Amino acid sequence: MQFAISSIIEEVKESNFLNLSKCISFLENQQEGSADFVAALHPNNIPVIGITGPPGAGKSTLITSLIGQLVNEGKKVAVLSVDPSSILHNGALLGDRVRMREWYLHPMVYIRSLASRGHLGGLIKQIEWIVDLIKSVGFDYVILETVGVGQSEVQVVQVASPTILVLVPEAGDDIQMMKSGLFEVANIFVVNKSDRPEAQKFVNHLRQALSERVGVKTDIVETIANTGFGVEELVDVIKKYHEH
Ligand SMILES: Nc1nc2c(ncn2[C@@H]2O[C@H](COP(=O)(O)OP(=O)(O)O)[C@@H](O)[C@H]2O)c(=O)[nH]1
Ligand SMILES: [Mg+2]
Repeated sequence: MQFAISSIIEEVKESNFLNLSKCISFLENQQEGSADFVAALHPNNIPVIGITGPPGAGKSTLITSLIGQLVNEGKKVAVLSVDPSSILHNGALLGDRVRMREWYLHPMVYIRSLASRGHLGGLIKQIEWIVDLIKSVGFDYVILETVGVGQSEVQVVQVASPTILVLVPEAGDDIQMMKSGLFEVANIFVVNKSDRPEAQKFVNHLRQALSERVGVKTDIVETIANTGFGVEELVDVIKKYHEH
């Protein structure tokens, strides 16, 4: 199959994502010519926002609010969702679809799920390719969502810059997160569900833990994803990160 990048760029301008989708499938399946095709691209320097964290932390809800904020600013946004748990529990994917539904048909938004076939580690190259494609066709932001549960998910978010780790003010899962490599690679920490009474205590605890990371400055942003609280601040922090 042959793709002309110039015509995909023209189509994306008109919010026609059909050939972009076909081209993503071509790269996802590593069809012959994929590597050469990507090597000839000219990716723009736009933020690739990696969003990870335990299941249920509110990543999809946060992304929905984030899209709203960026679209309000007139930005064109692509969302790549790499969530292996969506395949194990179809309900999760369904829930995300319902939540993001308002954006599925919006002309400034392109949303695409990538199948992980239960083996994320093998998908890293394709994700890098697809991100390069999206960076080349006129989007202002890329959002890359994955569930932070294992080493291969750590690799996925390392394609991104900045990487955002979404935590909630409950012990269990978050202590696991701190032990995982994600705690080391995250650039921005979001404490979501900060409407919960124990939120402030958790933020203090996190700030303490992060102050021990020498030479790394990390922002902590408190959000309530389903009301949009804190999302404007998060976008500011993302922009500052990208400028540096
Ligand atoms: N109280 C509260 N609930 C939230 C918040 N953000 C998300 N939720 C809820 O938490 C659940 C899981 O959210 P979801 O976005 O699917 O999490 P994901 O698995 O990380 O993508 C949903 O029922 C959301 O409505 C928040 O800030 N506060
Ligand atoms: Mg989700």
